Amino acid sequence: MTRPTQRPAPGPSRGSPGRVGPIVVANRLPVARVRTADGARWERSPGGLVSALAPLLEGSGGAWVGWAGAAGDAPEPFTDGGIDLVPVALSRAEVNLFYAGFSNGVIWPLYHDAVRWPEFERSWWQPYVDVNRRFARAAAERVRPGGTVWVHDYQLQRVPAELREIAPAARIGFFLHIPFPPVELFGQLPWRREVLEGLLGADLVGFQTELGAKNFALAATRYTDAVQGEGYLSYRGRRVQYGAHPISIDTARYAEIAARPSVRARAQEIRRTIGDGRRILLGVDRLDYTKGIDRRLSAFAELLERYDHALDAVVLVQVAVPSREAMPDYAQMRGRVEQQVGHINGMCGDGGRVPVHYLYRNLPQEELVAWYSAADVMLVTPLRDGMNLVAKEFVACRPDGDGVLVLSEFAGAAKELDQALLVNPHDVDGMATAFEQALEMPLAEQRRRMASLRRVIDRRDVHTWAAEFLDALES
Ligand code: GDG
Repeated sequence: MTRPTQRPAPGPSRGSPGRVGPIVVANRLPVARVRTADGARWERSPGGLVSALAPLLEGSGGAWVGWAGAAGDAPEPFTDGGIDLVPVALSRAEVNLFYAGFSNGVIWPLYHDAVRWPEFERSWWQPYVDVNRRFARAAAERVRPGGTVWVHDYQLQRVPAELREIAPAARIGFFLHIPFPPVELFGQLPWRREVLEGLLGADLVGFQTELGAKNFALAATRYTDAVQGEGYLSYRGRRVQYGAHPISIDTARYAEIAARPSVRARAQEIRRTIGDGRRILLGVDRLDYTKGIDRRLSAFAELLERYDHALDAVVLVQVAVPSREAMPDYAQMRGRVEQQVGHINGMCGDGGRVPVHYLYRNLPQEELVAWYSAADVMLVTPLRDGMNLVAKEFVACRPDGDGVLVLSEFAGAAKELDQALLVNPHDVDGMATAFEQALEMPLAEQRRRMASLRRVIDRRDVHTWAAEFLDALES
């Protein structure tokens, strides 16, 4: 086992010149190809993971291995914004079998407590293994002896073991962004042992919550020859650390965007036009069946029934970001949500005003922050969620300390953001009551709760998260 002779200081300074950066392995590269008037260019994708890892990679000798987003041959490795990018090819069939099939048709629903039935389709497994091996090979070609590789998420659970085979001296970390399910559910997976053995190839396996970490250790000791140690697993003569490393956001960046005069002006405009004397409830989610948008709408409909002049009192704005549109479960969920919106507006709207504003699109980041700033109540009510960054982003955009966060107890974020109004997203009446409570909460209580929530994201941002994970991996 190679260990660095000197421990680096935690914090963003880890990206300092001279330090060899990690090889990051993720399903997608941190750039997307966008068309321009005179052809096409690569554009850096927004998002916390990219902003956390970019400073560690830029000019560091590290690299990011991932799919460029189009089926067929992969572009040659290239450098963008100082980061070495290593594209991995996926054929059209693999996009269907590995990505839509095994990753999003089996693992995604199973790991989210099987809120949709996972389809244990046998022909999807081998493509998952093959693609994982390809990612592992691309990482192995880049990593220096004793260097660090950080593998991300549910699409790549076999990569740690495949990589250890060909680069045994590497320090391998794995972070799962989604929940790891209870062993009773995980045990249904026909390939449970192979998936666990894949993860056990890592030196450190990180989860969003303690519960996820515990579930993993229980499954590993039940279905493989891993043996429980104190805070680690012994596996084939190696020590595999595991634990909770809850992800966070780029807190300062959200605060900075929220403070921009243009964003503040836009938030005021939203209050004046869409709010128009009404309190604004806001939901922002990828349109995914795990996010609980349909039940949230039912709870909102229930709330409307409880108010005498509901249409003059409240408005719900639901931003639904298009996601996995080709998959039947997603198309179905979209249909259901849009039917509900139509139903509520048809029943309760009048000629001019409607109770639900529904936006099916990806908003520019400044616009999203303006919505966070304008809302009175933020509704984050997934049926199950690894963390949920929207909850943390909302808090970062409320420097005045007002506003209420209603948060599902089944989101990983609930463990840290325990001063939110916690709800059971399956309980429509209970949620409607929580919405009422949020709307009626005195300002002093809003401020007290928000101050506590803000301490959480001020203490640990996404840079701290990355530094802590890498410290744990390299120590
Ligand atoms: C997975 C896990 C875990 C949303 N709408 C717009 C927009 N967004 C951005 C948000 C946020 C991100 O998308 C969504 O992140 P979440 O964490 O809420 O959810 P997932 O996409 O399911 O992420 C999750 C996460 O990984 C990280 O580990 O927290 O549990 O499921 O950052 O801001 N961004 C823009 N316009 C939008 O309309 N620009």
